[in-house]
Amino acid sequence: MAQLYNGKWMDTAPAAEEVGKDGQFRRIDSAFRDTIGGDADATYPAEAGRYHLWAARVCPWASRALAFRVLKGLEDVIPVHYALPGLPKEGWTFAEGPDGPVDGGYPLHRLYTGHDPQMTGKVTVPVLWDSKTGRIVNNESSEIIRIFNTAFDGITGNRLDLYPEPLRPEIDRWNELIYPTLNNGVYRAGFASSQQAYDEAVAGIFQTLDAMEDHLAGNRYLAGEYCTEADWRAFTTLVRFDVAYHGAFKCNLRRIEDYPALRNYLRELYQWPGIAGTVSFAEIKQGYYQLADKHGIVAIGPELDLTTPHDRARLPGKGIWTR
Ligand SMILES: N[C@@H](CCC(=O)N[C@@H](CS)C(=O)NCC(=O)O)C(=O)O
Repeated sequence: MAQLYNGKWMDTAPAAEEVGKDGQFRRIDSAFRDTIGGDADATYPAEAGRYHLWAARVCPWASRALAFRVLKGLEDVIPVHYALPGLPKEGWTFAEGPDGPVDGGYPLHRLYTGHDPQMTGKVTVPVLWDSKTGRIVNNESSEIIRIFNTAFDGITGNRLDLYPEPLRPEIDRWNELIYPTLNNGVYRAGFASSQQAYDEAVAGIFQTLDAMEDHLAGNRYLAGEYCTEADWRAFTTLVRFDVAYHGAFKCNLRRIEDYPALRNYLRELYQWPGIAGTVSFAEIKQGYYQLADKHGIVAIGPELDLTTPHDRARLPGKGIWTR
């Protein structure tokens, strides 16, 4: 996988740290971890139109941020740029750069070297970028969604809270299970380079899906009656599962469609106002099969319709918490 070395884009072997001796895939920590403050004297004060989200529809991490942008009513506050589909040699590439359309496309690594001309490291989406200073505020999706959850409330008046104080222990507990075994577990399965690493990853994936199924058979959402961050972090993996991870990443013990509660839970989240617009099955399939198949051939199936009715309204639910 390619990355920046001292500010230069190098299209080389996988970053050494990403492949362990045991054939396990290890995700490298994100580099930019700043935040946006509600006060005018914050390093990055909340302002409409100032911070842009650079995303790719194929990417589950970027899609968390895309979902929160919709859930928190930030469409007019945070402009978004979508990467062109495909895997160009220069990494994530956009039709436009910060100053408008660019002939041949604008590679995201330029945004990173705009922040740090000597940058060494991976160039990933999502990126929350400050158009005023040209600096990257944050490129870690779990933090970008927390920023979206609160930082712009003074501008939008939106009081929905996807990480409410009383539910935090429950949310954290699910996140701590779902991140390593499911969100990242599918990558550990798909990128494993030893049988043992693959076997361990897929065992973890299906244990977690089984635990979620048990819980969701009697609970509307992961944290109980309220729909929270934990649900949306699970959603971006679940919605890719049957169309991409099941085939391209060999996670094929069961499909989400085979789980009676999970399949309807996934439908309820997919049908949430605005969310279907953040999902492109065509881009997801193309992206993962290009990663997984040396010829980039996209598999035909499965047939999947997430717009059909779900049965979740029979369980007590209060929607999203309001502050
Ligand atoms: N921990 C990061 C991970 C982001 C990430 O790995 N994004 C992938 C796309 S799905 C990427 O940009 N990969 C490019 C690369 O690894 O070079 C987050 O959650 O924001």
